[in-house]
Amino acid sequence: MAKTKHGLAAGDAARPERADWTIDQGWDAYTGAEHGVWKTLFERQSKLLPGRACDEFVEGMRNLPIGADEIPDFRRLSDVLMKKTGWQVVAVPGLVPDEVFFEHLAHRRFPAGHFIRKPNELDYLEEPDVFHDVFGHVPMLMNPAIADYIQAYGEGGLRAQKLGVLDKLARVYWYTVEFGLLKQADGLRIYGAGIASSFTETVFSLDDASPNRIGFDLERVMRTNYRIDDFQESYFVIDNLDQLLELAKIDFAPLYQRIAGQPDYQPGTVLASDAVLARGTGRYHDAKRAG
Ligand code: HBI
Ligand code: FE
Repeated sequence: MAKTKHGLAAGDAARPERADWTIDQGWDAYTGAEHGVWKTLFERQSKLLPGRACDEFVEGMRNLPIGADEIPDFRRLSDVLMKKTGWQVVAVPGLVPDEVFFEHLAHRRFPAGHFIRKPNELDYLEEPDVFHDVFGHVPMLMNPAIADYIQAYGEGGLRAQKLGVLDKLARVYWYTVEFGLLKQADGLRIYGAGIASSFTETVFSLDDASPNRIGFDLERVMRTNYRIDDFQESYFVIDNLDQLLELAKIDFAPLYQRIAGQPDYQPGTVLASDAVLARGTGRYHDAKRAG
């Protein structure tokens, strides 16, 4: 089974009962301790995000039954999401095979991990848990542009798999839905779930001098490798979420052809052709490499 972006083979999980790998969330089975971990993460992030999360994220969160005291019930999230953008949240045991993941997205079903991380792993996660998926991703699914874009990504993923270029498309998802930044009149803001759900990367992505911040360019991003084990070395910035909607309308096949056989760019590379908003010092990752 192909390794997914989190470096795990989705097949590591026990064989699923259902072909689409969904399970019941089992909301009543969550323990007080699990709700407590959610509360810690929720309160930490909620203090940090004002002025850092984009307006659409804040607006989405405000209109969803997501609070501090309990892990949200996916049935209640789906009721609200369905009315707003036709999406629903379905529970899965963890990472699912790529084609299962894309099939769900293509039908506006967001697969969310039903488990929550342990108290001693607040800042490092092997697999997307309910905090990453629900706190990080779900508020953006209330935004029509993102809702359409992620469905298009699901449809595109099924096509990309058949073309054998999934790794190229996965980079577009990674540098937008997971780690994207956008420009607001009052400054750069977060819309990527991987950042919005991370206490440390929320600060690093916006405030640290180390990473590059580069204007998003589809072909350039398709050729750019990413980090799964640490903060990103570069963040790509869009002007607004409608820019993603434009991407959803493009036929990627000619692009895949054009970049086929061309070398990948390393995560920290800055190209002469890049629209550089901030050229990073690279100090954080250099220090890590120095060990
Ligand atoms: N499964 N549950 C889950 N969540 C993900 O984000 C996920 C996945 N399977 C595959 C995957 N992501 C990525 O490898 C694809 O986006 C390429
Ligand atoms: Fe994610």
